[in-house]
Amino acid sequence: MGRLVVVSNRIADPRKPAAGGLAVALGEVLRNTGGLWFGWSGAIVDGGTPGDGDLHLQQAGPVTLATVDLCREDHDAYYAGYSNGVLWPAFHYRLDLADFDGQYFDGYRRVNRLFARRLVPLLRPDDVVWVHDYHLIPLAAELRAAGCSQRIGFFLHIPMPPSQIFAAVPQHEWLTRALFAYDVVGFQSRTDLGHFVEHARCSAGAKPAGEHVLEAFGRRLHARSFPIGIDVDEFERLGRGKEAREAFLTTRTEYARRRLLIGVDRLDYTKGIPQRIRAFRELLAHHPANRHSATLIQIASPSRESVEAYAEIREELERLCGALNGDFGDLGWMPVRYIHRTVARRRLPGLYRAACVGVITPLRDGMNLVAKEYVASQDAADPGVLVLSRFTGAAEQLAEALPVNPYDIRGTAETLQQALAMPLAERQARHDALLRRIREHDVHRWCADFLEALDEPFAEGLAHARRQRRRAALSPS
Ligand code: GDG
Repeated sequence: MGRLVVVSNRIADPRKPAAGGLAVALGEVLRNTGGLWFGWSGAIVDGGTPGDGDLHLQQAGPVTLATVDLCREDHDAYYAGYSNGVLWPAFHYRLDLADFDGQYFDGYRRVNRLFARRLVPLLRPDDVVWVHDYHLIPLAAELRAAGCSQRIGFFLHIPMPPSQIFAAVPQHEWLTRALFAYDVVGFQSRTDLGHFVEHARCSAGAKPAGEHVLEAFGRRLHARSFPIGIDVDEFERLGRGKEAREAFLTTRTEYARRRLLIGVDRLDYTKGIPQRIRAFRELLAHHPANRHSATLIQIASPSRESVEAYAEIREELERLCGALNGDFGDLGWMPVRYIHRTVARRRLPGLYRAACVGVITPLRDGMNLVAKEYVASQDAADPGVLVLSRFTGAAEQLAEALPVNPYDIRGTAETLQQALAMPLAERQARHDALLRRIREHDVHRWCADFLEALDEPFAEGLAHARRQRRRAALSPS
């Protein structure tokens, strides 16, 4: 069986517990195949040469971690500029926030070419390569240009916008052609897949060539949706841990006389956090019984602070939370607790469990894993209610959540009220159905489904190796 090579902008050491579900799942597959994980080291070298960067190799058990440094100019153009200043807003339908500066695109190409140059000597003929996310769309084209004929797949973690929006990105034709250098391209939802298929047909004349197969630029591409999940078992384990239990008990005790609502996000303009604060304000205004009772804990972990739009959303949130607490709060009650810090992952399940409503209101989101983490953390005997924006990929799967349109502030406030008032039997029935679906479509299934589409014999070999290891672990030595 060949080896799995994962390529993503940032890598995570799969041995570290803080790594999260995706790293745990990919780490497990990498350990099975003795794989390689390749990406940016996180180091920014001042005064370095554009298009150049040192390679670092580190062994983590059977997994090789390979990282490349970037010079300041490359980082600013590739990461802050094109990836997060053009593709991130445009793919989240926010053309108003995109900065189509041509130099960003040059840096994006330069870094993808650098990554390909550093990766090629590490590749073996029977490797299977899995590239992740919008930072690296042209990587397969660069690898192909360098003579690589391995199977290469790509997964887009963020939404795929409708053709008319994508067409506003000046390089959309080039990006579409670049995607056809892959063997498999995966999307989070059927909606995203539909957008891509339509765009490939309209702008590149792609023709259907079988189930899930498109043909264009003389290549065949397997395009499908693979909704990502969480590692439910790992999250439940975290929930039983000391730190999660402590977080739960402290929060429950502190808010014993209150009803908690919770939001957990990277501080990003796509997550609809200002809309959430406004909806909560509307709830307090129109349902006064919630005053002195309901409290919204909003954790907004710092993110991409070098990008201008992120500084603006931070200011807006501080203003909104300050005004809400000033207008409604009193000495014994602060309606919103806004925490602009990263909370330790081990504590998160305890916080989710202490809240009777999980409020997830993105204006657009590829999937949204917080929604799934919230459900997995609940006490099945007395579960909280998930309020979920219909503009997340998760909404396609999680029909038993209460759907909201985050632009409709009044409507969202009414749904929050419905969640707070939901009887136990209904909460249990919804939670039961949600948890079953989340468990069925967990991150391991996502991984296995994608790899099966990318290379069936490889995926079969992987499943066989896993079965043998399990058998060996169970048999008495
Ligand atoms: C992208 C796509 C897609 C958040 N705050 C803290 C913290 N988090 C963790 C959550 C969760 C993760 O970050 C966020 O995942 P999301 O899926 O909600 O969103 P993105 O970061 O935007 O992820 C998204 C995802 O990729 C996967 O494909 O679902 O649509 O945008 O795990 O728990 N973790 C800790 N402290 C925090 O304060 N430790």
